[in-house]
Amino acid sequence: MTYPTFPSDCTSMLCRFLTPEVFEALKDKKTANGFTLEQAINSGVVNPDSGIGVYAGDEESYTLFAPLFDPIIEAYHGFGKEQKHQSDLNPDHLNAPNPDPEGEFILSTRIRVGRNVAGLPLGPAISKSQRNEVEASVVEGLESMTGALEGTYYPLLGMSKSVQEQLIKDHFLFKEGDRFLEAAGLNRDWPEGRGIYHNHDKTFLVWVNEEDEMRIISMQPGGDIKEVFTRLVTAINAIGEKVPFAFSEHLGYITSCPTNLGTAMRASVHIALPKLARDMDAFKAITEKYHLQIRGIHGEHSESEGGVYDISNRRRLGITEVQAVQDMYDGVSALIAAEKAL
Ligand code: ADP
Ligand code: ILO
Repeated sequence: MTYPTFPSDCTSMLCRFLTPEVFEALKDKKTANGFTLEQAINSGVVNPDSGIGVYAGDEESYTLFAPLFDPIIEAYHGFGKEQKHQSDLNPDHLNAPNPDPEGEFILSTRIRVGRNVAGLPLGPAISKSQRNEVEASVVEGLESMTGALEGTYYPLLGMSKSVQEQLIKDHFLFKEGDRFLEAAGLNRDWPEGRGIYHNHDKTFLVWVNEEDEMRIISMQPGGDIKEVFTRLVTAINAIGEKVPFAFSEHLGYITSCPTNLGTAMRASVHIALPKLARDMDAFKAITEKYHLQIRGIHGEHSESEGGVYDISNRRRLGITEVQAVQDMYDGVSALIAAEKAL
């Protein structure tokens, strides 16, 4: 393998941190699962417009390829090599009364965490049979859920295109054919081993074997962030009793993309800010101040429609889950105040 060429306008973290020296030091290394540097960087090489451009194949990737991953983790999360991650999933510690009780701005709230099974490779390095085992054990755990979390698992294999498309359109299901995941090796053997579990109200959902082996999701219309967080915590605890999660003291919950390490949490609202959207500099000044990320209405790498944005916490590692949700809450409250003032 030779040093990859990047276009001159490439701004991804891969372009920034994969120096020829780092490349030389890492190019022949392989984790115990056989995951290589070439695999770790392929998504960012094939997609030079990536924001980040790297994926881990297993927990060991983060130490074996540390000269590449550490600076990316530091730049994205502001988290140093010596730090330890702290978890706090206690909803009583969250101060988040509904920031939009009249329902003027917030359409819906969603909080998700990524989780992977301890001791197995992550999606980019998992084998077909291991992926199918993950599906079987996660589904077995989910099928024992009771009360408000009780629901049904719908495998992607055999799902009709119209049902799949409707679930995607309604923001419940992951999309198909993502080019970043494709180049990371995350779409191998598609659609086998993938699927979605949801409760009857579609307020608790689990994506199986997408970018992470599990994406545990709580969502509902409106801005009751605390209710969404409380349901999520109940679900995480219930699933964690059945399936052991990959976790390290340094990096928290282990995920395939370094941006998701730590809490692996993205807390978001879909929010209508049509006036503020006319002045993107003012909009971005607020989102930067509160460490927020702006996404389009159909998730990452999509556009806004009709002044509605997906606003979420950007940091996930080195802060607790409560702080991640608090970042989102504080920033969204500031955005609503700015919209009202216009
Ligand atoms: P992830 O959140 O898992 O990183 P995406 O950005 O691709 O991934 O979002 C997944 C789906 O969740 C998309 O359909 C997106 O529109 C939807 N979504 C995200 N936040 C919300 C929200 N607050 N309300 C409703 N749907 C949401
Ligand atoms: N690999 C893509 C996405 C990075 C962050 N988002 C995640 C984890 N889905 C990129 O580098 O732009």
